[in-house]
Formats: sequence, C-alpha cells, structure tokens
Amino acid sequence: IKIFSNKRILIFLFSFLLVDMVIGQDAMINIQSRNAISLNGQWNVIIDPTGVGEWLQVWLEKRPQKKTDFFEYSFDGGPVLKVPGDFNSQKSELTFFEGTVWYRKKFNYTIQNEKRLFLHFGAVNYIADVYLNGEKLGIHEGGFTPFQFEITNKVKSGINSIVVKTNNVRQKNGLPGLGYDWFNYGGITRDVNIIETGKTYIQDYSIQLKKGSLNTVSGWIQLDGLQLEQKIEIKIPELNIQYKTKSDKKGLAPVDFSSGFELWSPENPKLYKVIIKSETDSVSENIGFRNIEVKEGKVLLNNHPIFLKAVNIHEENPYKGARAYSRDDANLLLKAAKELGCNLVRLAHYPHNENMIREAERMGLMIWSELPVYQHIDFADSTVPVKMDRMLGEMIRRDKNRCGVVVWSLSNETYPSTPNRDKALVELTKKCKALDSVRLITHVINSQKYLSNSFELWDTLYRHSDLVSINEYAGWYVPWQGKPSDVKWKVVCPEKPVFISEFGGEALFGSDYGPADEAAYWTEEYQEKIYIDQVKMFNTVPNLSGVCPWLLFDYRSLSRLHPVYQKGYNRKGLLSEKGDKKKAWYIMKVYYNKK
Ligand code: GCB
Repeated sequence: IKIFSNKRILIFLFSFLLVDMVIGQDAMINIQSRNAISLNGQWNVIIDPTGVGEWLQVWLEKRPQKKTDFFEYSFDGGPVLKVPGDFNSQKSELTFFEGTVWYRKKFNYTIQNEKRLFLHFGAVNYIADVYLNGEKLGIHEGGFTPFQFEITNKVKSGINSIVVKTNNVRQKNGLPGLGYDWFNYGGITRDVNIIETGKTYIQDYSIQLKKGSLNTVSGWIQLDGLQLEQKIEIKIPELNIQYKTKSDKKGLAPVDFSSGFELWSPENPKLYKVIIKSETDSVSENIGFRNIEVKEGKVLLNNHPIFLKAVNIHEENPYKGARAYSRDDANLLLKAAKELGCNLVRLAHYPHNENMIREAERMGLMIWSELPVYQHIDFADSTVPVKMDRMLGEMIRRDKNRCGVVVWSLSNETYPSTPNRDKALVELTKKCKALDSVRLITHVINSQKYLSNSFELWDTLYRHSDLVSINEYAGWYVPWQGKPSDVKWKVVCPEKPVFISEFGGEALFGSDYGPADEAAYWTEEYQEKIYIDQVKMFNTVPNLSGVCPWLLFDYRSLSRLHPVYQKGYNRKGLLSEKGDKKKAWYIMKVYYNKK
C-alpha cells in the first residue's frame, strides 16, 4: 500500500511530464579519438519483471538512515552484469527476458573548469532512461544507435552514480515492431564512455569524396560550444595535405579540396590518417576515399563495374549465443565472410556496432547498413515516421565517414504497401538523400509475384531505390514454378541494377535427421539443392549486380520452434552456430570464386 500512495503517483506523473520528453542528444562521432573514461565493466543491476522500480524510484538509490527506514530495493548486494553485453546471455534466468533491468555504475571525477563532459552510450536495447546522481538526464529509444547527454553542469567532484533503466519489451509502434526473426537481446549492449572535451569541440564532420568524383573531397566540420568561429585545418600527412578552412557563426566550416588519392576498394582497402584540428580541439581517424554509383543497370565502384558478392550477417556471436559487440566478435564474423569470398556484408536488419563497420572497412569488405524498419511496422501510428527519422539521422551521423559503407538500406519487407507505408518510406528516402548524397539507397522488397516461373517486381518503392533489392525464397517458402534456368523477369524499373538480397533455406548440420521422408526438408542436401538451383536462376536475372545468401551463421530466433531441427535457431546458415560448414557453403564459395 505504501508503494502506491497518492503522493508517489503524483510525483511519478509529474516527473514523467517534466523530464520524460528529454531525448538523447545527437552523439559526437569518432569517440575512439576522444579523451574518454570507459565505464565498461561490471554494473550492479536490479531485475524488475513488473516495472515496480519506477514506483520505488530506484534511481534515487535511497539508503536507510535510521532503524525504522526501509527501502525495498538496493543495487548493493545484488547481481552484476557485464557492460557491454546483452543481459539474456549472462544469466540463465534472463534467457528469454523481455522487460526492465536497472543498471548502476559509480565513477570518480574531479571537476575541471575548462572541460565539458558527456555521457555517451554506443547503444541500449530498446529504451533507456538515464539518471545521474538521482536526476533524470533523459531517455533514448532505439536499440542500435548511439546517444549522449551532456553532464558538464551535473557531475560533481568525487563519486557520481549513473542509473540506467533498460527495457526491451517489444513495442507495437517501435522499430522494429512486435514481430521479428532475430533474438531480442536486451540491456546495455555497447560501450559506455564519459568523454571530456574542451569548451568548444569538434562535434561532427563529413569528409568523403563528392558524388561522381575520384579526387575531390566535399564536406563540412561542425563545432559546438561558445567559440564557434575558428580556424580549422585538415591534415593528411601521407598526401602532404594541409587544407585550411574557417567555421562561421554557427560553427560550420565548409570542406573542399582535391588530391590524387589511392582509392579504397576490396582489393586495396587503403585508409589515410586524417587529422582535423581547430583552435580548441583536435581529432584524427583513418578515412578512405572511393566512389560508389549506379549507372546503366550496373553498380560502379571507382568507375568500374563491380559484382556484389555478399552475405547476410546478424549481430550475434554464434559460438556464445550472445549479441556481438567486440572487435573479436567482428573478426569472427567477418573472417568467415572473407573466407566465403565476399566483398560486401549486409549487416541485417539494424545498424551494427562500430567495431563491425570499422573492421569490415579495414578488411576490404563493403558494408550495407540497414534500419530496423522491418516486417510488422505500424506505419499508421504517427510517431513511427518521427522515430524512423531520428534513427536514420543517428545511423548516418555515426558512419558517414566510413567509405566502406556503400548502401543505406531503409527498410526490409514492409509489404503490404499501404498509403501510410509509401508516404513514410518515400519521405524517409528524401531525408536520407538530404543527409548523405553519396551512397546508394535501397528498400528491400518481397512483394513480388512468382507465377508460371516468372517473377514480377512491381512494388513502386523500387522507384525510390538505387538498387532493386529482392528477397526471394524459391525452393524453400515458395516452390519452383519451372526450371530455375528458365525463370523470366519483369521489373518495374528495368534500368536499375538488381540485387538478390536474400535467398536460401534451412538445414541442420550433421547427418542424423530422423525419418527420411520428413527429414528431406531440413537436410544439408536439400539446402545444397536450393543453392544449386538459385545459382542456375541467377543467370536469368536482368542487370544482376549481386547476390546475398540468407545467411552466414545459424542464429538464435524465438520464432523457430521445431524441436528437432531448429531448437530456437534459424538454420538458414551456411555455417552452423558452431562454425561447421554445410554443403551449401561450398556451392556459394565456388560461385563467388568464379565471379
Ligand atoms: C526474410 C527476412 C529475414 C528472415 C528470413 C527467414 O525474408 O528478411 O529476416 O530471417 O526471411 O529466414 O525467413
């Protein structure tokens, strides 16, 4: 009774109205090059299945002062979880948990007058409410993109305490929505850092080749702080570049210079050390230069046609059955993609962590980055387009200087096409173009008709894509309608390159399949046959610019219920979750070798 007293209800409602509207601020980029205090490591947690911690106001971390005081929560003496890392894979009682976990971390700080301080999160799935020393900083929605809060005037000298309420309950109007075919790993899944900057700092910049150019960089630098007008220099020592520019009253400096760059490509993933120096700040990072375009039905990289030899990857360490986040996790996944012969990874179906992006770029893998605008999105809900916009901004902001990223994929399988969907996704495409004019944009579609062995790609969303991306599961969800080598195609935008963004089927690695008649469907041989047929079919596709099997490793999914063959895994991997190569792997590898 005490817990739900009227006073508490009023305080709760009042605080909700006052502060819950503060959303995470746009995160600074290239945190790797900043003065950071890592808050990774063990955090104390309170597991809160019913959400009662909200009523108890656990962020206040109250402690009894006298014998008659009591509070029905405490971070001290309770469980701990590792950050970064999902909570599901760390404790067996949390395996299938979708709910609230409160995290608490203390840090020591000495205030320095000339500094600003930011609390930066790589990502929290799905909603994060963040508190510092009992005061709410704000909230962030979206499980795969970074956000920050400035805490310059809120931090104190000595011990400070951060509390984060994480909640991964599926939302009807969330991104993704209620249904999706991957594991809903919750918690603080990426790095947490406190970042120290000067009073005016280099917050953001865009340094990439201008569309269509192989030698001219066109971009901008954005300062944040009080001294916005500054002289700024970009140095690329290896090229003897010392480019000077100036920021205006709004802290924005134009960037425009030319040089003879050694261009980035999968064969030669050349990166240059680039230093950006203002009067009050300096950051550096490795940046590559390349040009990606579509022309006459082909994808061109640095003016040469390229066939996209891709593979789909989820952000999961298959060996651990956990959300991937580290460089080691990235290497495990990307090395397998390299071994298959890939030159592109489709990072499905949400923006992956920065280690994945940076490692892929370093290894010579082009990257396809995607928004979690997946099946079951509630386009009729007016908040959805707002969330899409915000997530788009956060995805592009973080990775726009990664030349390895060549495709922004804005949606996957949003069929049926309704006026709300079309409006929202066309608007989103326009916004994406305005934010980044140099990369390819696509929407992945599975609304095609496949009748009388003929595919008809009719979806009008293709008009807003640079690539005609199609997911088709002939041989698995849909039976072949004739010989794979005789398939006919009718494409709504025949002038555009076509990319088969998904195909495949499930197979359990190994040979003990139970009764032969039932088993056929889940065998490696059956999956292999699908791949053999698909490869035959690829020859029939007009303007085929690449293919992308679904997918590299078997991965955990709560929608996969078959007790013998699936056991909670989507088995469409070319590799099992233990890394065993299935027969289909070799079909794909041979195909990519020949291409
Ligand atoms: C699809 C989805 C992907 C699923 C896959 C499947 O079309 O894009 O997320 O996991 O099919 O296995 O059904």
